Amino acid sequence: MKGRKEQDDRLAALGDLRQFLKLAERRGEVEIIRGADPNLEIGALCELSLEATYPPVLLFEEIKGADAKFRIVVNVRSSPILVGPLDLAAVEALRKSRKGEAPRRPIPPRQVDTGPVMENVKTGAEIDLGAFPAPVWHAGDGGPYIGTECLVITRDPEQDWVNVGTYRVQVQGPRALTVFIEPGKHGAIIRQKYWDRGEACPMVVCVGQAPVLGATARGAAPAGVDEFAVAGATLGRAIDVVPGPVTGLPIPAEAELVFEGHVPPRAEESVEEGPFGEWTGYYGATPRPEPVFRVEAAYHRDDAIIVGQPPALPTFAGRQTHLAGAAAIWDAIEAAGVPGVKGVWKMQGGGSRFINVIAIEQLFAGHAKMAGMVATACGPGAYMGRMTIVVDDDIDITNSAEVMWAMATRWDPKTQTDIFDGYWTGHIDPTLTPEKREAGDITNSRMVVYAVRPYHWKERFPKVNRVDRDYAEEVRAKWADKLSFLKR
Ligand SMILES: Cc1cc2nc3c(=O)[nH]c(=O)nc-3n(C[C@H](O)[C@H](O)[C@H](O)COP(=O)(O)O)c2cc1C
Ligand SMILES: [Mn+2]
Repeated sequence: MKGRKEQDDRLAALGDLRQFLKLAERRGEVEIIRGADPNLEIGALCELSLEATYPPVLLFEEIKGADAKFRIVVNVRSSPILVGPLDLAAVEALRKSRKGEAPRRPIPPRQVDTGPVMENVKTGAEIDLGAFPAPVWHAGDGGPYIGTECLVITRDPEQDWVNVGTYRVQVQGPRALTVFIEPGKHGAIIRQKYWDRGEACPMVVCVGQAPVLGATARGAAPAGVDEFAVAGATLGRAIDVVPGPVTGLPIPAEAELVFEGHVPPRAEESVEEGPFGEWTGYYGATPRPEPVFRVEAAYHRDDAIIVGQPPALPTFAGRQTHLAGAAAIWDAIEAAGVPGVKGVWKMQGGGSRFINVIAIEQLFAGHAKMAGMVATACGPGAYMGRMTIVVDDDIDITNSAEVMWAMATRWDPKTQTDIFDGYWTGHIDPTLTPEKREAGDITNSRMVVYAVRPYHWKERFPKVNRVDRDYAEEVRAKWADKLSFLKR
């Protein structure tokens, strides 16, 4: 019964930021911080919190210089309420949960007339974006960013579907924001369709929302799939949305703080965006002109809580490996017909994108190459990759040292490597040369490392020098009472 209650509490928290905070507080996982300065101090506290694998939820109250009714919360998405153990079983569980069985089918959002988000409505000249606390998260940032873990909502004007993506949002003036969308992301493709018709792109930006929405908006749902419906499937119920008075776009009824308006074509109006400290650990996207999101209406709850998640070096423990990203690649390579896949992992240090590790049970000559190429180019793997490492299935791919050992001992660089050019990357890729940036050639090269025993002589490959694992457990069991180093 306890399991059932826990499950219900978890779903309630996923679906509602206020419930999430209550549950996290009951579990002792919230730190309340009063009086912090949004200029750098909040960002520094966030970075310090990342020293823990499961960083505490930080709730900033009475933010210096801001109206005390507004708060900022960070580390929602890395909370143990959302993420369990960071292991391969969790990746498999995510894959199963997305297999599309009856209760998991996408559940489209439900339209309602109004909701708490409409407690305060401001339009036109009444809007002052400076009234909301927006941190300058890192010392080199070009200004305050109000949207980090946010929802950017657009509707495809041709195919009539709604997209929800997380793209960073900088405050540029009392009624002006910039939304930085990398080329190829759904939001960028949709926006371009309006511009091609000579129209401004209708847009909604939500900067405080249920944890499930933040988690889904950064996920790899394919084009044509409404992320609200994917989030609905996770919750097992429809997300309530209010049609935006300006654009008709769906606004989560329970949202905390929302901006609505239009983005005129890039050529009509642009301002400098960035720089912004990114998840790669660099300021990669040098400041460049970005289109302006003209805010025509702002909606917020009486005591709105902004959800933030400033990027930080991917080497911090709290920058957890991207389980959902690994699950999406595993699904994609199996769907493409790659057999014998035993695991997919994102190597820490490479953040959520750069280094993919694939474990296979080699079934035929050429199999490792098939797995490596598909993983490198498939939908969820293509953007901003650097390296795909294919290993045999006796390697624990969640352990970086084992992956390095496989490379050190089974990989002949000259004969077991492929290098390709011209892959999809983003402006934030630190290796993009100034010349490529100027030419708009936002691509990079990829390496596929086959750190496997070569198939055609794998039976003659030197045997591994390690105690058989079953025998090791037998010996442990026999001696555990007498030898303290054997205790677990
Ligand atoms: C906290 C956070 C911030 C992000 N910021 C950006 C960003 O500024 N620009 C961008 O293109 N992608 C950003 N992403 C990645 C996108 O959210 C991700 O690629 C997502 O799949 C995009 O949605 P789409 O597939 O519907 O385009 C961010 C992700 C997270 C988790
Ligand atoms: Mn999408």
